[in-house]
Amino acid sequence: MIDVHLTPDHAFRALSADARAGLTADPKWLAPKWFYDARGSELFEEITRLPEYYPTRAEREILEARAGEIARLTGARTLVELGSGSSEKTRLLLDGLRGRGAGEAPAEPGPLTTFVPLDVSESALRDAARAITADYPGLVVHGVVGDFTEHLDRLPGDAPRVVAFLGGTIGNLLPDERAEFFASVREVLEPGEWLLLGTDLVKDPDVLVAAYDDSAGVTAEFNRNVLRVLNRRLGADFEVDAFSHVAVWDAENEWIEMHLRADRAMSVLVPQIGLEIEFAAGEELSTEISAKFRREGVEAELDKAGFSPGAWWTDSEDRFALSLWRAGSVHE
Ligand code: AVJ
Repeated sequence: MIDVHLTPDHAFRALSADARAGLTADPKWLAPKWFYDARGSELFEEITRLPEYYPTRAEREILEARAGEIARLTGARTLVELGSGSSEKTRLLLDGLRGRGAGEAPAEPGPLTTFVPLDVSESALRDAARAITADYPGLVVHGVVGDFTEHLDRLPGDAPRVVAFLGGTIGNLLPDERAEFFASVREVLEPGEWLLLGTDLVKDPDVLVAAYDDSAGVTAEFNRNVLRVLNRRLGADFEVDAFSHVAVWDAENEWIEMHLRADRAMSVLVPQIGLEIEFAAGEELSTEISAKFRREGVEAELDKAGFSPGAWWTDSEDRFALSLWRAGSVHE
């Protein structure tokens, strides 16, 4: 079953509003969620296999080691995954929550009944839901096409639920947006339900920049894909190859910033929203921030949102953290 909260019409209006706001701003910006059409989702999957892009492998290592522990600590009956994409890593969690090691037959079935993947990409969601349904007989798969900053209000499934937000996608939100997001997750959960959060950690800037500027140029294609999305959906005439990929480490804010730099002066028409925009030679359009975290910072943000700490795990090289948070103060 798939609930579509982001209808094509809603998505079109949201993209139009975002494109208008971002392309008329100074400096210009576009929100990262618009990367993920079918091709963008595929390019991201390709990124996760690049030698430079360690976060996916680091998080998988933690999930492999901790899925059983997560099951024991939470007793989850429902797993909600926000920004689920291909749901590849989710299988490790599903295996743990259903009381079996990867590939093993369940020794004792876990209490998990329902999986709720939520993603903006309908194509990625349908593929993932189909594959999980086939491989996990008896599991109710209730997909939601939606935006995790907007459509959290009606998450289906029996309590206790675990809301998983993996991959470090939380880093795409600005600090204020993050606070709002954590508060809205807390609001939909009852005391005693859980948030499982993946955060990439602050580390050597060379390692970080390489992860966002790979030598095969896949991230550059992923970045430019947002212009293809505007061309197709808003009838824009961006000359995609006239924009260069830029990834920089902002040491003060502790985030990676991705930009598209206009190689020369250009004017671009966006007919569907009646816009003509000018780019100066060398002008940069900001397309994504990917914040990196420290344990103290994550703890402070989650405490402020009304969660208490459940667990903090890192990979063997301390590059990435997976943390578990219980909705409610320690007394609730
Ligand atoms: C999918 C948001 C976790 O920020 O690392 C990968 C997206 N951007 N390479 C990230 C991304 C450039 C990714 N997230």
